[in-house]
Amino acid sequence: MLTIWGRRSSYNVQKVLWLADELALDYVHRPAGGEDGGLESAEFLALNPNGRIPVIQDGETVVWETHSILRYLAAAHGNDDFRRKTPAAQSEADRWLDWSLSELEPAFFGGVFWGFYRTPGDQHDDAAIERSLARCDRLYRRLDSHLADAPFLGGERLGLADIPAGATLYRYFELEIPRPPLPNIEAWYQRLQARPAYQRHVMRPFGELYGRLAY
Ligand SMILES: N[C@@H](CCC(=O)N[C@@H](CS)C(=O)NCC(=O)O)C(=O)O
Repeated sequence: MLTIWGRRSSYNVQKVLWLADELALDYVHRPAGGEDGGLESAEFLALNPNGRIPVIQDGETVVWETHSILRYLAAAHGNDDFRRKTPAAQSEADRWLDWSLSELEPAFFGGVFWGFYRTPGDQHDDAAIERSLARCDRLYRRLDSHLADAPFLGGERLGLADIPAGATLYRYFELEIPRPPLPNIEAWYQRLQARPAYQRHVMRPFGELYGRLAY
């Protein structure tokens, strides 16, 4: 049995739940972190000594670090759309996971979502928010150019590449922030919004996080 640990408002947990449902996996969800707490318990630290969510247990196998979990689920349970047949094809998906982790998420989730939305207004660093917004403009425009060639990041069908960057879109488009014209991303976002798994796990109200730095 697969168990997925982590509160539903965590964007990293959302990626894992979204993928699990795209793969039609049977799993138990265990809320943890945030208001649910429990990350410092001995039971949880035995799973992830970092005390962070998400974590999965798949039989005897425990995996932490979101993108390692995504790769594990795709390798262990994925179909051809999520587990590519050659190293070169797999690298096309992998690069978007790493790009999202090292470029897009620090700019959007770190700089804008954390700096603008989660940080109380009287503590805003306006210059830093402006820099993050400018960085997001550049990165989302780059993504938009890539999406001119295919409906999904990895090609004709949804794949692993779409999960991390796609998981940023709901909050990116819901926040009251300036955005450049992104016609290809908007079309991609519509395709994602049509998917029940995306609706269920990513398109979730996030007001509980407003002005909240606690977790
Ligand atoms: N590099 C880790 C980061 C994990 C992380 O920071 N998770 C956050 C939620 S997104 C967390 O555990 N926060 C504490 C909490 O929710 O209480 C990963 O990608 O899994």
